[in-house]
Amino acid sequence: MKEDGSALVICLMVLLTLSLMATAALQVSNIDIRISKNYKDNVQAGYAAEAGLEKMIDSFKRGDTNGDTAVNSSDTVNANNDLDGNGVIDFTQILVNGNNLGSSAGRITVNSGDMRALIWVDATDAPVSVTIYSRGNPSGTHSYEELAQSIGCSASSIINGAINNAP
Ligand SMILES: [Ca+2]
Ligand SMILES: [Ca+2]
Repeated sequence: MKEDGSALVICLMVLLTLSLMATAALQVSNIDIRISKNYKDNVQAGYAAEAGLEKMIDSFKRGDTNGDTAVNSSDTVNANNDLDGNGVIDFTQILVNGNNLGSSAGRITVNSGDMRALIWVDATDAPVSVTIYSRGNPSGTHSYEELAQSIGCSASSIINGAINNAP
């Protein structure tokens, strides 16, 4: 009778130990999953920032639809030069607040699937150079990566002409 009792106690202790070990293992794998998700979000944010940067440069180059090297109201708004679809050619939209980076008016949000890039331009040094910023951010996450690229306007006659002739 006495031995039966101690067998039960031992059995319960073994069970308790096993469930503690299982709980610890679950916690470790939860942490692993979160680390992997953060890494994945950061990598995707980096790609979104890169894609945004390239799309913006392309949009600038395609802003001039009538080939007069200026981007203004005489050009046609289309999907290539109006990435955020607000009816304003991105180049002129950004110049509105090119020297005011804190303002949202000159910023452009490019959505592509569940990826998003927020783009703005520091045109303080125009027409010598402009710096394009692109912040990639997968939707539903707090992860973001930011890239910046300076473009010497003398290296691109289209951008140079656009800045000099923008309204
Ligand atoms: Ca033009
Ligand atoms: Ca636009």
